[in-house]
Amino acid sequence: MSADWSENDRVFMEHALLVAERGRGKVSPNPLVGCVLVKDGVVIAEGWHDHLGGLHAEQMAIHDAEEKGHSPNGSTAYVTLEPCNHFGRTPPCTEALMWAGVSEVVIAHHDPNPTVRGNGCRVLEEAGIPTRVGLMESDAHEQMRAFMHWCEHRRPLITVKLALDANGSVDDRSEAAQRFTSRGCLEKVHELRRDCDAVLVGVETVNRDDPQLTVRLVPAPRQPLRVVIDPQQRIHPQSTLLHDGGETLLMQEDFTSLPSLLHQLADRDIQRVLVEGGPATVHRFLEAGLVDEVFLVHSAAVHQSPVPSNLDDKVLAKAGLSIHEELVWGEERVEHYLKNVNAA
Ligand code: AOF
Ligand code: ZN
Repeated sequence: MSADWSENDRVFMEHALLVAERGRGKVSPNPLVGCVLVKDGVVIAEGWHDHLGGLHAEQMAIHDAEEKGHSPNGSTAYVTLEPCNHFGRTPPCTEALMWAGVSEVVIAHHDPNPTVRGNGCRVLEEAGIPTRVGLMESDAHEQMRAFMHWCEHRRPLITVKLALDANGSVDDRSEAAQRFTSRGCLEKVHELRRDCDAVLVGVETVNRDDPQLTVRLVPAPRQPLRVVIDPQQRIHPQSTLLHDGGETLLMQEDFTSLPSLLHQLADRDIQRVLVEGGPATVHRFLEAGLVDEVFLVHSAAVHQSPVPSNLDDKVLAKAGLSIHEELVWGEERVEHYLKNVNAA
């Protein structure tokens, strides 16, 4: 192992991180992984984990080299995750790399999966293939963060999205439920849903808005699981969620058992949950210290009969969150908060 990275090393790992993105939305509960094979300073092949059950990145890169008429023998593999050494949905990548005659493996991040954890590197080293680990590690961690979090905590990453009017209200009681943010913003929300395994709301939101909670405005390879917290079974029997053919999970737990609810979701391979309201649900997650990330959407609309969110910097700071960046979604300004590292 070594921490001496050349500029070329970085360029190749950046390339591997880039191709890993091609699996976004299709690989969960596996992580996004990318791999490039480099020979004489030139990328001869690329591969990525494209979908669950599909080839792992390293194996796809080896195929790609062969298809392009290049021998992977003697190449350096740049891979964003430590190669696996187990028979899962596919045979071990370590063996594929050995058979291909790869001469060195450069890795961004160790695999926290207990069946891999360090074994991939050990097996490669024992076979005489040197490994270097840690190049662009934080970028890889960011790209695979839901997977990393799930491996480490056995519960999903919790992302909250809440839209507020100019005065911090989440709803206008003077009108029938309607959207008060722009179409551009809604597309961003659908992108966010696409990147989550589940969308969670309280029963109040279902009964007031009758939402679909699906990904419709952007292409989606699959739909998130809908989760409704409904301790007293008050969901309206005609709710769209119950009749549109999609999967909906009604959780009868009350909020005192949020951690157990999240463990149940983790057991169903749910790695990232988008909490879409309403405010009571959001506050319960915040009070339990279970929120990892918040998108606060600020609209210029003004509600006539407001429903206060009671959410501000101070409440978020108390829950261990601080501002990370400001974004623009359509016509709305969005504050993106992240859990402080030491509060994780
Ligand atoms: C790699 N390369 O591209 C990926 C890896 O059951 P499987 O076969 O789908 O394996 C899933 C595990 O393999 C996953 O939890 C993670 O530890 C690792 N993912 N490993 O060498 C890849 N996607
Ligand atoms: Zn593998």
